[in-house]
Amino acid sequence: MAKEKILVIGAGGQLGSELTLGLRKLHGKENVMATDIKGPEGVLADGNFEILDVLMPEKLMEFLQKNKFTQIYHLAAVLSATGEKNPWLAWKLNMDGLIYVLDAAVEHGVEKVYWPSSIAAFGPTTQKIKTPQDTIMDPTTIYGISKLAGERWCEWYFRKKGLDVRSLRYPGLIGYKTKPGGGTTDYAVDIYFKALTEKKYECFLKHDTYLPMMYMDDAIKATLDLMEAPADKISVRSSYNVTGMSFCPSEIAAEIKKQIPEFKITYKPDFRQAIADSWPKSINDSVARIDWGWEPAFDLEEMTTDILNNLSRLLALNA
Ligand code: AKB
Repeated sequence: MAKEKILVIGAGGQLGSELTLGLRKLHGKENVMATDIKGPEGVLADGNFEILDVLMPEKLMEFLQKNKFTQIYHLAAVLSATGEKNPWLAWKLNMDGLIYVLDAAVEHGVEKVYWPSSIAAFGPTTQKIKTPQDTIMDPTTIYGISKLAGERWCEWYFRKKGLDVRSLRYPGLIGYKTKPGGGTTDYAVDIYFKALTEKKYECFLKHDTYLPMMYMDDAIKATLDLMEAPADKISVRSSYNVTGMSFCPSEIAAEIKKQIPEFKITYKPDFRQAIADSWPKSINDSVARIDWGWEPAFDLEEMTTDILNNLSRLLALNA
């Protein structure tokens, strides 16, 4: 494998911290530079780290000039729920940040760029069950609008500037190593923490709200597989549908109860219910499967067992 030099922007977040670990394992610690606006915290302290604010384009250009990266993973973003409370901030970070990165990548000859889109790019009139790769996209959140616009920018940079930019439309990502912040699917992470620490959880979505989800191990695998795939296998230059599973809050609660019988869930839907109701319930990811062999490894039962085992050990260690 040719030696890569990789920049991760927004490495301190839920996805960034685990993706940085995966990249360090694949490409060697010395070849991965993690950056964020603060830190390094947790796993990021064990490797190269620099402070970098993607909204300072001159600094970004300087950083790329100095370091000669071959790949950029640009993950800094405001998620759906926070975006509805801070729409201007969400638009600025999600949109300007992406364009600065794409521009800097072209300017400095970066070979590949990764940028995450989301199921939030779909909207209320999108086909909700087995949402296809190509379909109506009418997002109603600022986050979703920024993701749809971002997909179009990525495709534009590929067509007009020849930049090898690749993307996945992530469903809700569920991990236990770092908590998410400000998303609508965050309940599916919080529920495991609360099940172990308090044996109860008050859910901000209704019991029967189905959403597409994916275990973090699968998300890291999907991302690295996409980025390692030969360019001629990538037929989608906006963003690929991918999914791991679909479930609703009462189903994840039932799965947790199998291992923690005293666990209780209650429901108090808030503004995030409307966001969830505007998104697909399940995703058709056949194009990713055909193009570069995507296949998830975890279903709800396997994920729950893995998280409860590992998280209880982690919580005991930190107690
Ligand atoms: C969110 O809930 O905002 C994110 C997403 C689905 O992109 N997890």
